[in-house]
Amino acid sequence: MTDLAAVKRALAAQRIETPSWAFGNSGTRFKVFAQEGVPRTPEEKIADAAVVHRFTGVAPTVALHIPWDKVDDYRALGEYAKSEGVAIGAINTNVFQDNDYKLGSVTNPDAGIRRKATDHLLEAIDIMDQTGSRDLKLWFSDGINYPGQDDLRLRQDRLHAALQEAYDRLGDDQRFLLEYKLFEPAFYATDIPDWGTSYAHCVELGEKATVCIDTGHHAPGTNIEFIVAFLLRQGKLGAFDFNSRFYADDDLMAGAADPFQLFRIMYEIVRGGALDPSYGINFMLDQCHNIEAKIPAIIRSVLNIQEATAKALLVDRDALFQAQAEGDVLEANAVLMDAYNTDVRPILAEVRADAGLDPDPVRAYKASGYQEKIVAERVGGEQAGWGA
Ligand code: PSV
Ligand code: MN
Ligand code: MN
Repeated sequence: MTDLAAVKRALAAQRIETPSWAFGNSGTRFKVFAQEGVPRTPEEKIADAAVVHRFTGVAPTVALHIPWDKVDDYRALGEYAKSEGVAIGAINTNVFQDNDYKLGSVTNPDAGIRRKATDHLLEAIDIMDQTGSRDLKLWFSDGINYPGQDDLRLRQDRLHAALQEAYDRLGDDQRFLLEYKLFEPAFYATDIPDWGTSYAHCVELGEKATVCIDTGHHAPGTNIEFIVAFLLRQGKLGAFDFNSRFYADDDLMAGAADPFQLFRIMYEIVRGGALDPSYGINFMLDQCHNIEAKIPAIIRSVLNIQEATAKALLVDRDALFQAQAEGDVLEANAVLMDAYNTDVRPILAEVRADAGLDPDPVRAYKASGYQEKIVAERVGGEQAGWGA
């Protein structure tokens, strides 16, 4: 039997981090459909993130991306975030948008370019000191397009050297979240293509290095919940970048194309006792909203994760373990599916009402007038985008 009060407490305590870049304009390589009212500054992105938190109650931190969110005074930016009711979360590095990085950043054959990329990682840790951030998120676009273009093994050595230097600079309460990605922009070989490579580097570095699972970075058919279970068992799962993929790195709303996969992932989290913020996993979004309004899309993504989590919490684990122990394949599967097939929207509506929130955050946002306000006010200046 599931303890409904405990389920509601767990849902109320859940935390999801939003990405500053999701509030700006973004697009595919073919076209950016600019939207009105989009933030022009890091402060305006933070203000939008605060709105997501105000309507959902579970998104109190926002991740920054350097240099997209570059400011002179990061302490002041942190204070501004606080005044809006949120805090700055993970700092994301960017060693993929400079001409120098054509052949790689930290794995580049040129030592001078490797130095520049490593210095950026160190600079990001300086920023973390000022924002009070715990997490440094590392994603490297490094890789090669052609067989023989560079030495696969030497590139691993260079990667390790850069990571080690940055790792040694981490403060006691700071850590790495090391992403992997199957392909793109490199097509023949990526230097961190999969969770195993990320995991091995993290093990080599030490306990402050953990793996970040971006749900969009796998081959079709990859069993992501297996990766979750494995990394949790090893104590090496540090974060998620949630988004929805159908073909590649689609970066669409979490839980959109495959809510069942999101449920299976969240079941492993619940089963591993890793949902509560005290466990230390940073549940982030990493998305871009190209054709839909950004703030309600981010609110919808948060709700999708909450729904998957609620279903995961409803799994009758005693019944499941018993069926598994008895080798009752059909019953075990039925127990899991019972939870998945439950309509959890009423439970979540109650959790929100208990927290003094509108039970329907998307509707409440639409009725709030905030969208009209930012469209009217945010005129002039340069709209922020993916890369601006
Ligand atoms: C590129 O694939 C990417 O989506 C990575 O997942 C990063 O987390 C994100 O961009 C921001 O740098
Ligand atoms: Mn990511
Ligand atoms: Mn990605």
